[in-house]
Amino acid sequence: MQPTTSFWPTALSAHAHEVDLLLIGLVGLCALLTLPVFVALGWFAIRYRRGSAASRTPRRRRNWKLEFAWALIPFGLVLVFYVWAGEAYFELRRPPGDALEIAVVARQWMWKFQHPGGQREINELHVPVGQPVRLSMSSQDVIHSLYFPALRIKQDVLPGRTTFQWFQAERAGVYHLLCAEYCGTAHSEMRGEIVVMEPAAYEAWLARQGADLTLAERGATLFRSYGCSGCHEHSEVVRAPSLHGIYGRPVPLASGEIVTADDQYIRDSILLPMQHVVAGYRPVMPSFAGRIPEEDLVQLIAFIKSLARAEDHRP
Ligand code: HEC
Ligand SMILES: [Cu+2]
Repeated sequence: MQPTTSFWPTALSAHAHEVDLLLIGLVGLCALLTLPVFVALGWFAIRYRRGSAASRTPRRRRNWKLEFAWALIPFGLVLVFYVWAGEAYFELRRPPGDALEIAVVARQWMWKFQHPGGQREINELHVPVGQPVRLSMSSQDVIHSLYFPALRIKQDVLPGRTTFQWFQAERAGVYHLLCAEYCGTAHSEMRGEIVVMEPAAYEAWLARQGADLTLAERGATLFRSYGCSGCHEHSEVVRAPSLHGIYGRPVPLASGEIVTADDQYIRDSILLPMQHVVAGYRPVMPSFAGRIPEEDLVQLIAFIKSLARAEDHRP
């Protein structure tokens, strides 16, 4: 593993290289733009020092061309960085569709990761080389921030909300992961390692973990034990919407709004059912806020999402 104190951390992804280039470019540009100012400052200080013979009569005519040039050329140069950085930022918000999705739950003071196959780990994240990985993250208590210096990515992890980040590591190795948001006494210990492995080694690692149930399968069990299925699966007493195929679909609400059933919507539907009531149904679903631990919630959401997928694959 690379020591934390090395001058320039390894860049592990195309994005990381781009961030480095941006940083170096921006520092270079700032130097280029401020250097003439300091040179002129020094030169004027010497030339017009008290008692020097230099002429102090102001010049009558202004040099418009020069003034426009020194305003517009730096402006144009800075705009290049605006567009470049903006593009890199948008790229960061758009994970590729085939990304491997890993659920992250933060709590004081540890990072928990769950792979789609149900493999779980704490303060260690194993991922394959050359494959896009999307992290869907939430916090069980306070605000944390998951930071991967070698990938140059960092994203806040919030209670009651799902945030995402994605990356594609290009080189195998072991690198740091850290919490970058002060979150209490042991914040500085809320750190771990990301282990980037060759795809075959990753598969072997997954197999060694011997998870008996996938994330969605665990969610299916919880769906029964929390009593969701009592209403949502062929109930005679309560009329509740079927959750099959809802993920990613538009949902008409009683308020007349139409929202997309994304991760956040499903989470809110469970914790704050009164916030979005589905059109045509009575708001009888109880709130599960404070009754479902964050990890169970992640599994329930994975289960509901898997219902969507099963539907999609039907011919
Ligand atoms: C008492 C019956 C009942 C129980 C128990 C219940 N629900 Fe619901 N649920 C409903 C009803 C009725 C609606 C539609 C009205 C609304 O949106 O509040 C709904 C809506 C939803 C929606 C939004 C559906 C859509 O089509 O957009 C989701 C997701 C959901 N429930 C998940 C769950 C989960 C997960 C559980 C278990 C933790 C659960 N529900 C437990 C009755 C129930
Ligand atoms: Cu933290």
